Amino acid sequence: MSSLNGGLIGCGFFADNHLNAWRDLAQEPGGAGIVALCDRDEERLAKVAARFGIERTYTDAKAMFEAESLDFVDIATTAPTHRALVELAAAHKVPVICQKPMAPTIADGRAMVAACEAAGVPMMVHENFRWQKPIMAVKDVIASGAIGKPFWGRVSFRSGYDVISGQPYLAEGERFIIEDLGVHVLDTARYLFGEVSRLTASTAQVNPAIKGEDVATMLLVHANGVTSVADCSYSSRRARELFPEVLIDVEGSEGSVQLEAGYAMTIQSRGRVETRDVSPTLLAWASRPWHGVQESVLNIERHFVETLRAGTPPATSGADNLKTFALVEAAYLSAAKGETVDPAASV
Ligand code: NAD
Ligand code: 89V
Repeated sequence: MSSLNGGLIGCGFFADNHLNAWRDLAQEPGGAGIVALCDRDEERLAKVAARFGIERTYTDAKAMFEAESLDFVDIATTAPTHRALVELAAAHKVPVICQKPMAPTIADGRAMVAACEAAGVPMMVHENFRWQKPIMAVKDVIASGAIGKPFWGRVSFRSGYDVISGQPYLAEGERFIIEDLGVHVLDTARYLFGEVSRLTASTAQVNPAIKGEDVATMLLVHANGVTSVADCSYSSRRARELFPEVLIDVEGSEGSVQLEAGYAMTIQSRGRVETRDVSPTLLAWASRPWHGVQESVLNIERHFVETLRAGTPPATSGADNLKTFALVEAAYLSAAKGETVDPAASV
């Protein structure tokens, strides 16, 4: 089976992770690699192309689609450019994987999904947190029935890490943590506990040097009766800095499971207690503390390729990710109004 040939647009802060993972996948049978690169910043483009030995480069995405015969495109630019680039890919009938957050507005997100549907090309959102090994381990415990029927949960990301230094654009938006990081936390809550019928949120801005909120607490009532708390902060000064770990707590009718600091997962199942080390793999190109996120990039890209080959919808398809987007919108609306919101009615 020959490798699929992709193009990547956006050679910024996070793109090396995409490219390292694609390089790993190019070595796998039935894998995929990147044969063309695009960035409108010529200097950055040249540096990344040299680092990864990619010869065909473009400063204009349209020129890349016209010149190349691509099996897929990986969009690693920031959200304001996603809609135009996804629509361009759809116009050229090229399947897309596009970074989170999907778009600045849910109307843009819907237009992106509609464009890909009309063109008959698959679209996946690079929503990678549910592809982190520790988070998948919690999902497996729930699915195994070991804790019975879940009734309560918490998905928590609390850090004082200076994320702005690597991603300065995050300081500039009216929206910050729910849109950028909360989207992962909310998607993880959907992944573990199912769709949400009511959401109540409160937010705060602690860091005066940014425009948007950097703390958010969200109470979710899921359609199946589970209640969960999804919380995130980039202003937490704690004794142990955990960036970028997600802590999870789930209680069920027959037991409980906790994903604790240092990737320790403790399960209480019908009276028996067990602790497992569910640390992410430190890939050859990865570096701590990012290694769990980096491994999830490899996992999500591999899933995208598998679904392209199988002709099946990816787990975080554009259509699926609109449901997570609706939770982001509901959280901002709830925080602004001080009211509980039905995510389906909030968009
Ligand atoms: P960045 O600003 O560092 O890089 C973006 C690059 O895209 C820049 O080099 C810019 O010149 C280029 N670009 C923008 N528009 C373009 C266009 N129309 N054509 C060609 N090139 C264009 O951004 P980043 O920090 O790498 O983030 C990129 C995306 O990845 C964001 O959406 C961010 O939220 C996401 N991200 C995701 C994770 C994760 O874990 N999933 C982690 C970090 C960042
Ligand atoms: O940008 C992001 O998606 C963040 C993080 C920096 C933690 O990867 O998830």
